[in-house]
Amino acid sequence: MMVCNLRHMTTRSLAAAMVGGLLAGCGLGSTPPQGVEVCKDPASTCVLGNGMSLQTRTTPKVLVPIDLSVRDVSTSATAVRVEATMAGMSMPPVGVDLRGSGPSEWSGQLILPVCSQGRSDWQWTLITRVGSGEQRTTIQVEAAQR
Ligand SMILES: [Cu+2]
Repeated sequence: MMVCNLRHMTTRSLAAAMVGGLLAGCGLGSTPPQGVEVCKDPASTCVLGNGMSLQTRTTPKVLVPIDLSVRDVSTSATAVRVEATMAGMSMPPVGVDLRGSGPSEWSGQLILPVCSQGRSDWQWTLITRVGSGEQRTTIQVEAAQR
């Protein structure tokens, strides 16, 4: 999957690769939109840009309960919720209100349904309520099919 490593390509070779269809294998669905962070291996913790970290107890898989924890959450947070969606697809809403499980740590369990298009590029949005406002952080997390 060398062509997926865009960092080492010049603009010109990148454009040529796109015209030549070389990037097709990268799959548009796996390229997150701007502002979406990618967490490749949540089972070994992803530190997010805002300083919070996300960890799942096991590698995410559809239909299998996913125990997840968000750490280094602001101590002024009064509620933390995780909602899972897929870009460009309307799917049944999936979400869980996390419970405080330690200092600055919130945990809960999420069960992802099977995607009818066979996609695995879920987007998890962490919604942290602080006072009357809320902060949203969207992370792309792959979930293996059965
Ligand atoms: Cu889907």
